[in-house]
Amino acid sequence: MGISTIANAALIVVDFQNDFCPGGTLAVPHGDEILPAIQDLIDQFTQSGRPVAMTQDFHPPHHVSFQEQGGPWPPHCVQGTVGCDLHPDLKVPMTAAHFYKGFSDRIDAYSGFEGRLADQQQGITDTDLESWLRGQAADTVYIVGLATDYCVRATALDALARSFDTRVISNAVRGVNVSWGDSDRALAELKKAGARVEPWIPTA
Ligand code: VGL
Ligand code: ZN
Repeated sequence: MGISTIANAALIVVDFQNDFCPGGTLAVPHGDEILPAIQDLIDQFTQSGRPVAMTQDFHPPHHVSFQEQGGPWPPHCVQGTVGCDLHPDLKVPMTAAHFYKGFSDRIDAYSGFEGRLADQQQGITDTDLESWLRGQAADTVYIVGLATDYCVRATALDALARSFDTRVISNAVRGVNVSWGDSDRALAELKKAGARVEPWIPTA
């Protein structure tokens, strides 16, 4: 898979944030190992003038998904904390669009399609990922990031439901695996739903 295939594509980098990487409060095992593949994809898309979207969990301090509120997760990606920041070694171009999700106290959001475009001046806007992708003339999405069995899965299922040609990059995702095999099951489910699951071969 190479550069010629990305003409109508957008790259979606899902939740590559400190709290989901080793050392974070909801660390995905080996989550940071996908950094070189993600960086290569970001660079290739940017050099080709193709759009890059970063989705980001952006939770308030007492979010409904946290265990103190009866939710399944430890606190993570709390607004204004380092854990909420994107991985510091990732070079994100100025042109990348940032979609925040899970920012309301009582509503969780795994899928990037539930997020809203965050603008430097205006803050969180009304623009969602689907309308933004359509505005970029993208009919194909390459999905990478964390976590395979939660936010990557939900984002890919939503992309398929909206008829995007959906490619999940197998060497640029990692899963939580609360139960053994969750990530493999998620990838099998995505294939069955019509996604291509394939590796990205970095350019030399
Ligand atoms: C995620 C659990 C809770 C994810 C987000 O990004 O996959 N997982 N919040
Ligand atoms: Zn979350």
